[in-house]
Amino acid sequence: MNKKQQQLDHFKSDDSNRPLTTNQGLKVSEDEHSLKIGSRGPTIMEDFHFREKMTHFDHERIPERVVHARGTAAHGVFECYEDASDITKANFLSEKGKQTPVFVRFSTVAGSRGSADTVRDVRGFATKFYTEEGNYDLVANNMPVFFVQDAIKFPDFVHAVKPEPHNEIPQAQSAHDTFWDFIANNQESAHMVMWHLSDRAIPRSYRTMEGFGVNTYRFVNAAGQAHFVKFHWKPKLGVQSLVWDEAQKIAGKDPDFHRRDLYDNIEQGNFPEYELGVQLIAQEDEFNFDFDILDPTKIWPEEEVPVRILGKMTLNQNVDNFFAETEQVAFHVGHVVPGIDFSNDPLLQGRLFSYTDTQLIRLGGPNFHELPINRPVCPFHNNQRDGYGRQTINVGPVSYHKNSIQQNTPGPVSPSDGGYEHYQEKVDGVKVRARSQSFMDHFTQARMFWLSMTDIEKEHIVKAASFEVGKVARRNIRQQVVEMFANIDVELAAQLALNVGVEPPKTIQAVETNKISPAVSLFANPVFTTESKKVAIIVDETTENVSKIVETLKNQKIAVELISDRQQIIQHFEVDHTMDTASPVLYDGIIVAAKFGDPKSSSKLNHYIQETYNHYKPLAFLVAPDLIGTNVNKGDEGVVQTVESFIEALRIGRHWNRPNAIG
Ligand code: HDE
Repeated sequence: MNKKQQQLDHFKSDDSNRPLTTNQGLKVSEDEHSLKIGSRGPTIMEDFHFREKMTHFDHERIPERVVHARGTAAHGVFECYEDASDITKANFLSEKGKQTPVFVRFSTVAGSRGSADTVRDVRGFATKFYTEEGNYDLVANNMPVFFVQDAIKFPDFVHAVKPEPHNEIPQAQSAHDTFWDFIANNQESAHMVMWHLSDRAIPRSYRTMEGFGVNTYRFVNAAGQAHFVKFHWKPKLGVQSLVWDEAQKIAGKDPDFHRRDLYDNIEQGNFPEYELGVQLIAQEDEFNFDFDILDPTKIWPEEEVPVRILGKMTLNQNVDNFFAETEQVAFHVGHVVPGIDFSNDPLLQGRLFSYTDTQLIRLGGPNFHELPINRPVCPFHNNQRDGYGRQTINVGPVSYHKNSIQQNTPGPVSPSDGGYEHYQEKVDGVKVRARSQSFMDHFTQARMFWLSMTDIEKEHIVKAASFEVGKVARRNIRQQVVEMFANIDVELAAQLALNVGVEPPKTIQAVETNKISPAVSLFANPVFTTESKKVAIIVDETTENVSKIVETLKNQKIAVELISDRQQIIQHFEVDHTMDTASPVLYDGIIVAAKFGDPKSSSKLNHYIQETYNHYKPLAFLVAPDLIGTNVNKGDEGVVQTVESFIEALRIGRHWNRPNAIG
């Protein structure tokens, strides 16, 4: 058990087989009836038990996060691959095999706490490393750039993407007027919008997403040498995504799709793994790029600045209590350890204020660091005192520095003994409200992203843009957005104009660049695997060899569920779902091993087949169903007749070459 788990154990309470008491420890003899005058009479004030129970309940809610409200989290461990002391003095990166406990929270950005998981959105990927030198938080997203360049614009951006204030519609969507109005009028968003319209915005699971620190940080080694650094998480399972029609349907069929996937896989021992990588730019190379390395709307193309892998994180334990851990965890980009420092990236500078500030309202005061999930595993001492919910009982008369009563303790520690020292950057300038000219090119990398996409990804972006902008009621906004896209690609803009019913763009020349970065494409870098993919076998009384099929799939680490027309036992297997309680959109592939005699069941089966086909997923027919009323073409890619060929098709994932599919 690691240090964090040992610490958390002290706070855990198992209430089973315990007598019921009040919060004051008084045993309670009756918990279903309030104290009344006569069994039909009024309740009386004297009922302290009722009042305590009801008051606690009335105060159970805290404000949800203003962004990233919807999320889920897990514990794990980070293991360092190699001594990275040439680039950073961070102790948790100093030794091969060194292990550090971590807690990770994944999230969507725009929706409320109860919104669906599979909406089109950026995903948060925040990691707390409980290091021996204090907590280090890497607060990342699954896309490497951001919508705005200066933190002062963040409230405007968030107001625009959130539900519109007059009617609080739409929930967890960017497909509405205020979002696209913001984009058209704040064109620094152009690059991020391309990522937002791409398949990255509809991940298959939290286990199959990259993470990016977005902002430019600094690594400093023991000799005081610094590098600019960008952080990356690379999932071992590769990056996998949904298709849009499927994502929308999952939002209804299982709004907890991503939360459930993470929880179930960790319970089953399929621990998600991600490698931590860094891109490094030496201090002296700061100005050697055709973009400003402090601009958070720019990537450092991996082909130009390679990613150096430093270690691996494994998520291996679910939380015991969602509120205590997932809801109360408080991340902050300013939680750093010696060896990790900041740059002047204007988005990062503003974030350094916002994260603590937001915890004060959300967690009700300045003592949130004492909550079990937020406590460092190393000792912490200072002269801060009091405040709401203070738990530490600091003893003695001294709560100030400097002092003689306590030999000037707790006292500062020199950098050579681990005291944090800010990188001594020389800064010289005029106090201005302005943005550097070097931040003004909003389209070159947006076009680079577009040019780096495969044809299928391009098709998805056009479809996504047509959907999103098509939902914008105001024609002038649709027109403005089309004009903006023309700077990225004229054909893309013209196609969009046609689809959303506005004039073709006036701009006839996009920004000039032929640069590409193949690393940003998902489909150019596929990872072929069957690992922990989820498959449904549709069975009935006539299905042969159920156990053999199940075993063959499980041998390939595939998760299997049996589905039938009703809850029943088929060859000793209890089916997991009926065709009504499950849905084809919840699986990575379907094996059809039943025919069903009655027309209702066969038409449900055809719905399963049709949807799986339309979403380009593997489909095996072990029996020959009647496909009347479907557009399924049995000769198409990924439509197979044996379990073995199904496994191969599943390894590939989506089969895009299906001319009839309409997903
Ligand atoms: Fe955040 N962000 N953010 N953000 N962010 C919050 O902090 C903020 C940005 C990110 O699971 C808030 O505790 C500003 C970029 C994640 O608890 C808040 C700016 C990136 C999470 C806040 C940004 C992120 C947050 C809301 C622009 C990717 C969820 C609740 C200047 C690198 C953490 C909270 C969790 C949460 C402010 C931009 C990632 C309000 C001002 C860029 C993953 O403090």
